[in-house]
Amino acid sequence: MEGRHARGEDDRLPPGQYIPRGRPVIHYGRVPAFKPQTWNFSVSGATASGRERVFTWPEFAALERETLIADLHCVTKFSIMGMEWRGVPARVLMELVPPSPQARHVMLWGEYGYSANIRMSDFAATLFALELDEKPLTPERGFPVRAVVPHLYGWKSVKWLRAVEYMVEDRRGFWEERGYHNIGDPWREQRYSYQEEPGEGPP
Ligand SMILES: Nc1nc2c(c(=O)[nH]1)N[C@H]1C(S)=C(S)[C@@H](COP(=O)(O)O)O[C@H]1N2
Ligand SMILES: [Mo]
Repeated sequence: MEGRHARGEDDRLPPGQYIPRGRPVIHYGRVPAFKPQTWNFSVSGATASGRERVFTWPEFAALERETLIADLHCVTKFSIMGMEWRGVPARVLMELVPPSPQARHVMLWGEYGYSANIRMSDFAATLFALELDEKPLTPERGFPVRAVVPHLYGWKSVKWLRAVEYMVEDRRGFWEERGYHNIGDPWREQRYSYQEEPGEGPP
């Protein structure tokens, strides 16, 4: 059943989506434990320097944060409206670890090898969220860090994020390899890989 819609939310609902009661949590597999001593965050692949940069937990937690209000559209058709995230914008990471000019794509890596590929232009709009509603993320929302790619389907918003890999050539992530659309724009209902037009996916 659909929940109550706040003013303006209907215009923000992509085709085929509905607003559920509450704010569902959804993911594949179990919630990982956070071990601050060994946790790190790596930026690798096609960096401008050719080197990988690894942040410890204190280093990552000290980076500049911004607030982003975004709607989360799960491909299973529920949309959670107006989530207030706070975290490190991709711009800050890109200044600290610039990608090579040849890098056009990014793989977001979570714990256990969950991954999602996005274009560099999507990456530029991504937030590395550490907080939801002015509180640290809960474990099931992705504590300590998750990606929020506000304009693409929810599977691209990788929880328990551990690494960013800049890529010259595109590669498919976890769900993109399992029949989901390489780009995943909810406004175009890009749900499944069979809908991909030439040029929208890796060869
Ligand atoms: N690491 C990881 N991140 C993940 C997933 C997952 O299975 N593993 N599921 C994705 C999917 S399909 C969606 S819709 C959102 C759901 O975010 P939520 O649980 O905060 O609502 O997380 C995404 N991030
Ligand atoms: Mo999803």
